[in-house]
Amino acid sequence: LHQQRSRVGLIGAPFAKGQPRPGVDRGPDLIRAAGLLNRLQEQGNEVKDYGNLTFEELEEDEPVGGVKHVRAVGGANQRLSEAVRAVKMDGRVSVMLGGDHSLAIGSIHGHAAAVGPLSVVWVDAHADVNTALTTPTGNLHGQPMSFLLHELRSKIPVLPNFSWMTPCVSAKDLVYIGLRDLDPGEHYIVRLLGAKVFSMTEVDRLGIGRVMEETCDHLCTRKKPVHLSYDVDAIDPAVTPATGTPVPGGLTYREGVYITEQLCQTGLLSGVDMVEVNPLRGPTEHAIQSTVNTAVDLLLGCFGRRREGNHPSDFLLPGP
Ligand code: 5AB
Ligand code: MN
Ligand code: MN
Ligand code: MN
Repeated sequence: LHQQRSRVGLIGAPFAKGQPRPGVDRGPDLIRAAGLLNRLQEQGNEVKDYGNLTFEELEEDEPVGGVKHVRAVGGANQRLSEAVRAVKMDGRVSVMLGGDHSLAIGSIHGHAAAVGPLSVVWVDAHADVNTALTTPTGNLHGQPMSFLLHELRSKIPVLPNFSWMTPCVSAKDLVYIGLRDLDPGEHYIVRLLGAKVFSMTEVDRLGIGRVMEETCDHLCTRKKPVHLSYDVDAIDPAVTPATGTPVPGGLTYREGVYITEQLCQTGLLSGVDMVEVNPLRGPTEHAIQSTVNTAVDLLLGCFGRRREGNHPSDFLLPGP
Protein backbone atom coordinates (compact mmCIF):
# COMPACT_ATOMS: atom_id res chain seq x y z
CA LEU A 1 0.00 0.00 0.00
CA HIS A 2 1.40 3.29 -1.14
CA GLN A 3 0.76 6.14 1.30
CA GLN A 4 1.17 9.25 -0.81
CA ARG A 5 2.33 12.64 0.33
CA SER A 6 3.15 14.83 -2.61
CA ARG A 7 4.75 18.04 -3.60
CA VAL A 8 2.04 19.68 -5.70
CA GLY A 9 2.28 22.58 -8.17
CA LEU A 10 -1.02 24.28 -9.07
CA ILE A 11 -1.44 26.15 -12.35
CA GLY A 12 -4.65 28.02 -13.16
CA ALA A 13 -5.50 28.19 -16.86
CA PRO A 14 -8.53 30.45 -17.27
CA PHE A 15 -9.01 29.74 -20.96
CA ALA A 16 -12.27 29.17 -22.84
CA LYS A 17 -11.56 29.47 -26.58
CA GLY A 18 -11.49 25.72 -27.19
CA GLN A 19 -15.29 25.81 -27.09
CA PRO A 20 -18.09 28.35 -27.62
CA ARG A 21 -19.63 28.77 -24.13
CA PRO A 22 -18.47 31.62 -21.88
CA GLY A 23 -17.75 30.89 -18.20
CA VAL A 24 -15.36 27.93 -18.27
CA ASP A 25 -12.47 30.37 -17.73
CA ARG A 26 -13.81 30.92 -14.19
CA GLY A 27 -12.99 27.34 -13.22
CA PRO A 28 -9.57 27.87 -11.62
CA ASP A 29 -10.66 30.63 -9.23
CA LEU A 30 -13.83 28.78 -8.24
CA ILE A 31 -11.95 25.60 -7.48
CA ARG A 32 -9.43 27.54 -5.39
CA ALA A 33 -12.24 29.41 -3.59
CA ALA A 34 -13.69 26.04 -2.53
CA GLY A 35 -10.55 25.56 -0.42
CA LEU A 36 -8.42 23.29 -2.56
CA LEU A 37 -5.03 24.54 -1.32
CA ASN A 38 -5.75 24.30 2.40
CA ARG A 39 -7.36 20.94 2.06
CA LEU A 40 -4.45 19.51 0.08
CA GLN A 41 -2.09 20.86 2.74
CA GLU A 42 -4.20 19.44 5.59
CA GLN A 43 -3.74 16.06 3.92
CA GLY A 44 0.01 16.42 4.32
CA ASN A 45 0.88 17.63 0.84
CA GLU A 46 3.32 20.47 0.20
CA VAL A 47 1.53 22.81 -2.22
CA LYS A 48 2.79 25.70 -4.30
CA ASP A 49 0.31 27.80 -6.26
CA TYR A 50 1.88 29.20 -9.42
CA GLY A 51 -1.18 31.42 -9.99
CA ASN A 52 -3.16 31.90 -13.17
CA LEU A 53 -1.62 32.06 -16.62
CA THR A 54 -2.56 35.04 -18.75
CA PHE A 55 -3.33 34.64 -22.41
CA GLU A 56 -2.97 37.04 -25.30
CA GLU A 57 -6.07 38.52 -26.90
CA LEU A 58 -5.76 37.98 -30.64
CA GLU A 59 -7.23 40.46 -33.12
CA GLU A 60 -7.30 38.07 -36.06
CA ASP A 61 -8.21 34.45 -35.46
CA GLU A 62 -10.44 33.37 -38.33
CA PRO A 63 -11.47 29.70 -38.47
CA VAL A 64 -9.07 27.41 -40.33
CA GLY A 65 -10.94 24.78 -42.33
CA GLY A 66 -13.87 25.11 -39.90
CA VAL A 67 -11.70 24.82 -36.75
CA LYS A 68 -12.32 27.77 -34.42
CA HIS A 69 -9.80 29.95 -32.51
CA VAL A 70 -6.85 27.91 -33.75
CA ARG A 71 -4.26 30.61 -33.08
CA ALA A 72 -5.56 31.39 -29.58
CA VAL A 73 -5.65 27.71 -28.62
CA GLY A 74 -2.20 27.06 -30.09
CA GLY A 75 -0.68 30.06 -28.31
CA ALA A 76 -2.34 29.34 -24.95
CA ASN A 77 -1.15 25.76 -25.01
CA GLN A 78 2.40 26.73 -25.88
CA ARG A 79 2.40 28.93 -22.77
CA LEU A 80 0.80 26.20 -20.64
CA SER A 81 3.26 23.59 -21.87
CA GLU A 82 6.16 25.74 -20.67
CA ALA A 83 4.46 26.33 -17.30
CA VAL A 84 3.81 22.62 -16.71
CA ARG A 85 7.33 21.75 -17.74
CA ALA A 86 8.67 24.25 -15.18
CA VAL A 87 6.50 22.75 -12.40
CA LYS A 88 7.79 19.28 -13.25
CA MET A 89 11.38 20.57 -13.28
CA ASP A 90 10.65 21.84 -9.73
CA GLY A 91 9.97 18.21 -8.77
CA ARG A 92 6.24 18.64 -8.26
CA VAL A 93 3.10 16.86 -9.42
CA SER A 94 1.49 19.37 -11.79
CA VAL A 95 -2.19 20.19 -11.29
CA MET A 96 -3.72 22.22 -14.11
CA LEU A 97 -7.08 23.80 -13.32
CA GLY A 98 -9.03 24.60 -16.51
CA GLY A 99 -10.44 26.04 -18.49
CA ASP A 100 -11.65 23.91 -21.35
CA HIS A 101 -10.18 20.56 -22.35
CA SER A 102 -8.16 21.89 -25.29
CA LEU A 103 -5.67 22.74 -22.51
CA ALA A 104 -4.72 19.07 -22.25
CA ILE A 105 -2.58 19.64 -25.34
CA GLY A 106 -0.16 21.91 -23.51
CA SER A 107 -0.48 20.21 -20.15
CA ILE A 108 0.42 16.76 -21.47
CA HIS A 109 3.03 18.10 -23.88
CA GLY A 110 4.81 20.04 -21.11
CA HIS A 111 4.60 17.07 -18.74
CA ALA A 112 6.15 14.73 -21.32
CA ALA A 113 8.80 17.32 -22.23
CA ALA A 114 9.98 17.19 -18.61
CA VAL A 115 9.70 13.51 -17.71
CA GLY A 116 9.61 11.57 -21.00
CA PRO A 117 7.01 9.03 -22.15
CA LEU A 118 3.77 9.00 -20.13
CA SER A 119 0.70 6.90 -19.56
CA VAL A 120 -2.46 8.97 -19.98
CA VAL A 121 -5.73 8.22 -18.17
CA TRP A 122 -8.54 10.20 -19.82
CA VAL A 123 -11.71 10.31 -17.72
CA ASP A 124 -14.45 11.90 -19.80
CA ALA A 125 -17.87 11.35 -21.39
CA HIS A 126 -16.05 12.14 -24.65
CA ALA A 127 -12.91 10.77 -26.32
CA ASP A 128 -11.70 14.23 -27.46
CA VAL A 129 -9.81 12.61 -30.34
CA ASN A 130 -11.44 14.29 -33.35
CA THR A 131 -8.86 15.53 -35.82
CA ALA A 132 -9.11 18.98 -37.38
CA LEU A 133 -10.60 17.10 -40.35
CA THR A 134 -13.15 14.88 -38.54
CA THR A 135 -14.51 17.46 -36.06
CA PRO A 136 -18.26 17.98 -36.46
CA THR A 137 -18.21 21.22 -34.42
CA GLY A 138 -14.83 22.86 -35.08
CA ASN A 139 -14.29 23.11 -31.30
CA LEU A 140 -10.74 22.28 -30.23
CA HIS A 141 -11.78 20.94 -26.80
CA GLY A 142 -13.06 17.92 -28.74
CA GLN A 143 -9.65 17.34 -30.39
CA PRO A 144 -6.74 17.44 -27.90
CA MET A 145 -5.86 13.71 -28.00
CA SER A 146 -5.53 13.82 -31.80
CA PHE A 147 -2.62 16.26 -31.52
CA LEU A 148 -0.95 14.22 -28.78
CA LEU A 149 -1.01 10.73 -30.33
CA HIS A 150 2.06 9.62 -32.31
CA GLU A 151 -0.14 7.36 -34.39
CA LEU A 152 -2.21 10.26 -35.78
CA ARG A 153 0.74 12.42 -36.77
CA SER A 154 0.14 12.05 -40.53
CA LYS A 155 -3.58 12.89 -40.14
CA ILE A 156 -3.15 16.32 -38.57
CA PRO A 157 -2.99 19.33 -40.91
CA VAL A 158 -0.51 22.14 -40.37
CA LEU A 159 -2.21 24.81 -38.20
CA PRO A 160 -1.09 28.31 -37.21
CA ASN A 161 0.50 28.50 -33.70
CA PHE A 162 0.79 24.72 -33.47
CA SER A 163 4.28 24.33 -34.94
CA TRP A 164 5.84 24.20 -31.42
CA MET A 165 4.07 20.97 -30.61
CA THR A 166 4.84 17.38 -31.55
CA PRO A 167 2.97 14.22 -30.48
CA CYS A 168 4.21 12.54 -27.31
CA VAL A 169 1.72 9.79 -26.38
CA SER A 170 1.42 6.24 -27.78
CA ALA A 171 -2.05 4.71 -28.13
CA LYS A 172 -0.97 1.70 -26.05
CA ASP A 173 -0.32 4.11 -23.16
CA LEU A 174 -3.81 5.64 -23.28
CA VAL A 175 -6.70 4.48 -21.08
CA TYR A 176 -10.19 5.96 -21.42
CA ILE A 177 -12.79 5.75 -18.63
CA GLY A 178 -16.40 6.95 -18.70
CA LEU A 179 -16.95 7.30 -22.46
CA ARG A 180 -20.54 7.56 -23.67
CA ASP A 181 -20.67 10.15 -26.46
CA LEU A 182 -18.26 9.60 -29.36
CA ASP A 183 -18.50 10.90 -32.90
CA PRO A 184 -18.14 8.25 -35.64
CA GLY A 185 -14.63 9.41 -36.57
CA GLU A 186 -13.57 9.21 -32.93
CA HIS A 187 -14.94 5.71 -32.50
CA TYR A 188 -13.11 4.63 -35.65
CA ILE A 189 -9.83 6.15 -34.40
CA VAL A 190 -10.10 4.67 -30.89
CA ARG A 191 -10.72 1.19 -32.34
CA LEU A 192 -8.08 1.55 -35.08
CA LEU A 193 -5.37 2.55 -32.59
CA GLY A 194 -6.40 0.05 -29.94
CA ALA A 195 -6.46 2.41 -26.97
CA LYS A 196 -7.81 0.81 -23.78
CA VAL A 197 -11.45 1.82 -23.41
CA PHE A 198 -13.67 1.44 -20.37
CA SER A 199 -16.84 3.06 -21.67
CA MET A 200 -19.90 3.31 -19.43
CA THR A 201 -20.85 -0.10 -20.82
CA GLU A 202 -17.70 -1.64 -19.30
CA VAL A 203 -18.30 0.25 -16.06
CA ASP A 204 -21.77 -1.35 -15.99
CA ARG A 205 -20.52 -4.83 -16.92
CA LEU A 206 -17.37 -5.06 -14.80
CA GLY A 207 -18.08 -2.57 -12.03
CA ILE A 208 -15.68 0.23 -11.19
CA GLY A 209 -13.66 -2.15 -8.97
CA ARG A 210 -12.54 -4.32 -11.87
CA VAL A 211 -12.19 -1.36 -14.23
CA MET A 212 -9.64 0.20 -11.89
CA GLU A 213 -7.93 -3.13 -11.16
CA GLU A 214 -7.34 -3.58 -14.89
CA THR A 215 -6.39 0.07 -15.36
CA CYS A 216 -3.86 0.07 -12.51
CA ASP A 217 -2.40 -3.31 -13.59
CA HIS A 218 -1.86 -1.83 -17.03
CA LEU A 219 -0.24 1.32 -15.61
CA CYS A 220 1.95 -0.52 -13.11
CA THR A 221 3.20 -2.96 -15.77
CA ARG A 222 4.29 -0.05 -17.95
CA LYS A 223 5.72 1.94 -15.00
CA LYS A 224 5.51 5.25 -16.88
CA PRO A 225 4.58 8.43 -15.01
CA VAL A 226 0.80 8.85 -15.21
CA HIS A 227 -1.02 11.92 -16.49
CA LEU A 228 -4.67 12.01 -15.40
CA SER A 229 -6.87 14.26 -17.52
CA TYR A 230 -10.21 14.56 -15.73
CA ASP A 231 -13.13 16.20 -17.54
CA VAL A 232 -15.81 16.92 -14.94
CA ASP A 233 -18.46 15.91 -17.50
CA ALA A 234 -17.37 12.28 -16.97
CA ILE A 235 -19.49 12.42 -13.81
CA ASP A 236 -23.26 12.26 -14.18
CA PRO A 237 -24.86 15.66 -14.80
CA ALA A 238 -27.08 15.09 -11.76
CA VAL A 239 -23.87 15.67 -9.74
CA THR A 240 -21.81 17.94 -12.04
CA PRO A 241 -24.37 19.90 -14.11
CA ALA A 242 -22.25 23.05 -14.45
CA THR A 243 -20.31 22.00 -17.54
CA GLY A 244 -20.50 22.79 -21.24
CA THR A 245 -21.37 19.43 -22.75
CA PRO A 246 -23.23 17.33 -20.16
CA VAL A 247 -24.20 13.78 -21.17
CA PRO A 248 -26.69 11.66 -19.17
CA GLY A 249 -25.71 8.27 -17.81
CA GLY A 250 -22.36 9.21 -16.30
CA LEU A 251 -20.17 8.02 -13.45
CA THR A 252 -21.58 8.35 -9.96
CA TYR A 253 -19.79 10.59 -7.47
CA ARG A 254 -18.52 7.44 -5.78
CA GLU A 255 -17.19 5.88 -8.99
CA GLY A 256 -15.54 9.18 -9.88
CA VAL A 257 -13.79 9.43 -6.52
CA TYR A 258 -12.83 5.73 -6.54
CA ILE A 259 -10.92 6.31 -9.79
CA THR A 260 -8.79 8.97 -8.08
CA GLU A 261 -8.21 6.89 -4.93
CA GLN A 262 -6.95 3.97 -6.98
CA LEU A 263 -4.73 6.10 -9.23
CA CYS A 264 -3.22 7.71 -6.12
CA GLN A 265 -2.39 4.23 -4.81
CA THR A 266 -0.29 3.41 -7.88
CA GLY A 267 2.25 6.00 -6.75
CA LEU A 268 2.67 6.92 -10.43
CA LEU A 269 0.50 10.08 -10.61
CA SER A 270 2.72 12.82 -11.96
CA GLY A 271 0.32 15.30 -13.59
CA VAL A 272 -3.40 16.05 -13.31
CA ASP A 273 -5.88 18.19 -15.26
CA MET A 274 -9.29 19.19 -13.86
CA VAL A 275 -11.26 20.82 -16.67
CA GLU A 276 -14.63 21.94 -18.02
CA VAL A 277 -16.14 23.35 -14.80
CA ASN A 278 -18.39 26.15 -16.09
CA PRO A 279 -20.45 28.07 -13.50
CA LEU A 280 -22.46 29.85 -16.19
CA ARG A 281 -23.89 26.47 -17.25
CA GLY A 282 -25.20 25.68 -13.76
CA PRO A 283 -28.94 26.34 -13.52
CA THR A 284 -28.75 27.13 -9.77
CA GLU A 285 -26.19 28.08 -7.14
CA HIS A 286 -26.56 24.58 -5.72
CA ALA A 287 -25.78 23.06 -9.13
CA ILE A 288 -22.62 25.14 -9.37
CA GLN A 289 -21.51 24.25 -5.83
CA SER A 290 -22.13 20.56 -6.44
CA THR A 291 -19.95 20.69 -9.56
CA VAL A 292 -17.13 22.65 -7.94
CA ASN A 293 -17.14 20.58 -4.74
CA THR A 294 -17.01 17.39 -6.77
CA ALA A 295 -14.00 18.72 -8.73
CA VAL A 296 -12.27 19.47 -5.40
CA ASP A 297 -13.07 16.02 -3.99
CA LEU A 298 -11.67 14.37 -7.13
CA LEU A 299 -8.43 16.31 -6.68
CA LEU A 300 -8.26 15.44 -2.97
CA GLY A 301 -8.64 11.78 -3.96
CA CYS A 302 -5.62 12.13 -6.25
CA PHE A 303 -3.52 13.34 -3.32
CA GLY A 304 -4.12 10.88 -0.55
CA ARG A 305 -7.66 11.40 0.71
CA ARG A 306 -9.29 8.07 1.51
CA ARG A 307 -12.89 7.69 2.49
CA GLU A 308 -12.01 5.18 5.24
CA GLY A 309 -10.17 8.09 6.89
CA ASN A 310 -6.58 9.25 7.14
CA HIS A 311 -4.11 10.00 9.90
CA PRO A 312 -0.57 11.39 9.85
CA SER A 313 2.17 8.77 10.22
CA ASP A 314 3.43 10.51 13.39
CA PHE A 315 -0.02 10.55 15.04
CA LEU A 316 0.24 10.19 18.84
CA LEU A 317 -2.77 8.79 20.68
CA PRO A 318 -3.31 11.11 23.67
CA GLY A 319 -3.40 9.39 27.05
CA PRO A 320 -5.26 10.71 30.14
B1 5AB B 1 -15.04 17.82 -24.00
C1 5AB B 1 -17.81 16.76 -29.67
N1 5AB B 1 -17.31 15.41 -29.77
O1 5AB B 1 -15.86 17.22 -30.98
C2 5AB B 1 -16.87 17.70 -30.45
O2 5AB B 1 -16.07 18.41 -23.15
C3 5AB B 1 -17.91 17.17 -28.22
O3 5AB B 1 -13.73 18.38 -23.61
C4 5AB B 1 -16.60 17.43 -27.57
O4 5AB B 1 -14.95 16.38 -23.70
C5 5AB B 1 -16.64 17.61 -26.06
O5 5AB B 1 -17.17 18.89 -30.50
C6 5AB B 1 -15.32 18.12 -25.55
C7 5AB B 1 -19.18 16.81 -30.26
MN1 MN C 1 -16.23 15.81 -22.07
MN1 MN D 1 -13.09 16.50 -22.48
MN1 MN E 1 -17.56 19.11 -21.81
